[in-house]
Order: sequence, then structure tokens, then C-alpha cells
Amino acid sequence: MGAKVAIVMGSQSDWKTMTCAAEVLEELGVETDVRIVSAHRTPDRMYDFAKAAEADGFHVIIAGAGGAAHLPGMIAALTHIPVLGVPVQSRALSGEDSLLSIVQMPAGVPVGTLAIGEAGATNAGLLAAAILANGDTALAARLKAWRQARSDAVTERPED
Ligand code: RP5
Repeated sequence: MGAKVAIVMGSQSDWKTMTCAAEVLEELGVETDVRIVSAHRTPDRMYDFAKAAEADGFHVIIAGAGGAAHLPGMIAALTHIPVLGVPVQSRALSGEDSLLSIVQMPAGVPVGTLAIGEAGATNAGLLAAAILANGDTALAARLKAWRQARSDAVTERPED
């Protein structure tokens, strides 16, 4: 069976951030399909990807972009599959431009927007896993174990 999670980004330069989503999904044993799909540089590729996403078997799309970050919203306009948007930290405005571009979708076309940068990408991966875990008890168990390990790693007192 093919990947149920697609990770797309507007540029090669976004990969340093978006790899965090891929890494956590790999840790959880979730296969991903990773692509560069730019809304303004490769609009036909973006359209073809989004229109084919359901038939291609994707259940969640994680889309990262920076600056005038219209990629997640454009993909959400073209498919009903849940889109999780990751604002990539931009050079000029530190990602506040990316965040506002992605989060302020008009009612009716949602993009689940995460934090700016690597934390957002990691959490997008975790949310994608949580969505899939609703119908996958083995994945749910792996996700619970992943979270438990994070809790177990917190010491009661700070160490010198
Ligand atoms: C956006 O412009 C991309 O998502 C990227 O975050 C930003 C800069 O792209 P490059 O100039 O590095 O290709 O389209």
C-alpha cells in the first residue's frame, strides 16, 4: 500500500524544516511521500498533485512554505483531504509573513496551521500520525509509546 501522508513544500530550501515532519513520521513507522510543489513556480504540478491526492490514497497532506505562503491554502482549495500548514521561517520577516499567509484562511477552506519552523513541522507530523491512528490501533500504540517516552525523559529536578 502507498503512503497515506504527503509532505509537500514550496522549495528545496524548505526541506531543512520539513524534514522534521518526515523524521517523526519515520520514527512512528508512517510512510511518507515527499515532494517539492510550488504554488507559483510549478502551479501545474501543484494542481495535478492536489487533484490526484484522493485517488493517490493520501489521507493527510502536510504543506510547508515560506514568505507569501499560499501553497497550503491553494492545495486545501483543490482537495477535501486535511491539509496541515507549516509556516517556514523566512529571511525577511522571520516567518511571521508565512504564518499569517497560512493561518488566515477564510471560512470554508481550512488549513490546520502549526507553529513557525521546525517545531511546527514536527507537530504536523505528530498530528498526521494522530489522524491516521484513529483507524490504526498499531499506530495508536506507537504514538502513545512515543509520547510516553517524551514524558519519561523529563526529570523531576534540573540537573547541573
Ligand atoms: C517559498 O519561498 C518557499 O516555500 C520558500 O520558503 C521561499 C523561498 O524559496 P527559495 O527562494 O529558497 O527557493 O516559495
